[in-house]
Amino acid sequence: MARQEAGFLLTWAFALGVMSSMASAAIVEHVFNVENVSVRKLCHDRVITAVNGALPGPTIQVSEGDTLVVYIFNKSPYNVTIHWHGVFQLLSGWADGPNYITQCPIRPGHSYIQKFTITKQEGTLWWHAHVSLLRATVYGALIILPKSGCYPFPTPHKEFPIILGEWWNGNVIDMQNQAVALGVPPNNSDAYTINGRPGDLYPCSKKHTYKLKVVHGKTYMLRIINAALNNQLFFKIANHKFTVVAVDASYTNPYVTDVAVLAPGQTVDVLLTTDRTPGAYYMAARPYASAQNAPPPGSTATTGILIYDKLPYTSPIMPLLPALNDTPTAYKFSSSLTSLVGSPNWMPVPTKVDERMFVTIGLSLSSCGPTATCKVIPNVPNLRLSANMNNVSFQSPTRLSLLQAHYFNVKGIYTPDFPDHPPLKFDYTNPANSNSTALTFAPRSTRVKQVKYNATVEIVFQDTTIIGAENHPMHLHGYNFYVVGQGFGNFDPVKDRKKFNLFNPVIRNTIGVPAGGWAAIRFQANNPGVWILHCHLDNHLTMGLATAIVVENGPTLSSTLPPPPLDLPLC
Ligand SMILES: [Cu+2]
Repeated sequence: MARQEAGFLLTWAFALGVMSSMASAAIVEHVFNVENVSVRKLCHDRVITAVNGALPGPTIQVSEGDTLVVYIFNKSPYNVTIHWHGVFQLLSGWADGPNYITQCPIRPGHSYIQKFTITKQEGTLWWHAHVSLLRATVYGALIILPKSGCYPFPTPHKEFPIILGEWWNGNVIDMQNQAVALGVPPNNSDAYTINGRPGDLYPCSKKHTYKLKVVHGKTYMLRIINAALNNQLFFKIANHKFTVVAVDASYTNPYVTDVAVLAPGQTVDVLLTTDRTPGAYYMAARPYASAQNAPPPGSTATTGILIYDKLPYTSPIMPLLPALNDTPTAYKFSSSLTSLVGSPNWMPVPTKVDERMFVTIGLSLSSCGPTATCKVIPNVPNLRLSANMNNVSFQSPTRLSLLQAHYFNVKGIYTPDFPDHPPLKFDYTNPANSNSTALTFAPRSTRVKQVKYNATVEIVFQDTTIIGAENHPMHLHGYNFYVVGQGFGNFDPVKDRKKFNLFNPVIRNTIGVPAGGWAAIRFQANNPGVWILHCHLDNHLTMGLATAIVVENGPTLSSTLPPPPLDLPLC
């Protein structure tokens, strides 16, 4: 090849490289000032901790392939971490955010830069504090647009985030500290919210109700996020059906429904066509409360108003919401979703399984800990209400994060012996066992599951009726998983396995395991690091319904976790 030609080719290749990186990979920077601000809600003045003074916090929008750099300044009086819920954090596990799992907390007055590239995923995710109850007010949407600019469905006229949340009148940190001291879960919230606002049905809230103005005859995309702490929520819009097209940033076959159910942590993208009689219609959300033997949460719905244009304002029509304990409606929604085969980033279900785990999840009693002030059972000192996986109630480390301990090979922080089966086989979903004192005690420890790079892991979560059955939304960091099966009662390895959907199971990062039932997931451990697997009900995470999956490095540089950033917060 002539020198001139080679030079020309090199220049051309260089130009192409620059162009493609310009087109496909922006660096998106944001500053998060986490600070205390005064707000007035439900007729009360309150000081909350929020990002950049806003509730919800800023909506972050990126395109797939972009690198997000977030400068977090903790100007609040509390320890803080920020988790990017559902983001794979491929080889960037140091930016995942869960407290004492991948980092120590950012102390008041300190800062941390979270930098990561968002690859092989698009859709609606979100970010939230992963420390104590702070996520009650420290949260916001993360929207990942397709690099191509095209959805696998007609482009909607406009898109809106609809973030469902939960609100307390009291200081959530004080409340949590009190609850931990007593060994009980914290109080139920005082309101539910849509985009930070309780809505018309709550006192002193009408003026600030969220309003969504729409034009007749268009199709809108609502990116619904359940940012509530402890409640699954039903969501409806009066007189309207909508089409689910994605959940947890993963495309689904279009599913037409008039009700969506979201567990804390989950997202649902729906297409809404404004083809009804012009008017005003409430969108409303209130709990799906599956817990038996627990005080029921508040039943007042949070509302927003869908308002058609060119219309004198009329009083909005209210949808008929399902009853709080409507398990059939919740199950119908979650079990009807399937993934959209061949859509962007879709991959077939791995059929060869390397690691099989059967994991009971549920409530228990554990020792109170050093404070010994627990009062969960009258006349029985030093016990607290806890939650566990395979009878291990997770004890968070305090000296070092799990990821640091793993990376630097520090002993004494965790043990890699989380069991693949519960210590005892019993009739997990028999209500007669719910008061069995022989079954209720779960020791606290920091036991994790370690797997080889690229292993295919299958986990069957089995709810128990100990103390009371409940739908637990299980969330895995660092991965999406296939929900290959779910059902009620005890998992039957022969019968139920035959019914697994290995063709187009829904792909999620959070699965609500049916109350008194089971759910089976699979994922391929192709992201080295330490990834917490936990119930996304905040009170259950605090009570120990968690473990972590340690994924070893692979053989190449591109399957090896890089060293931590220099500003990683230390304990
Ligand atoms: Cu739970």
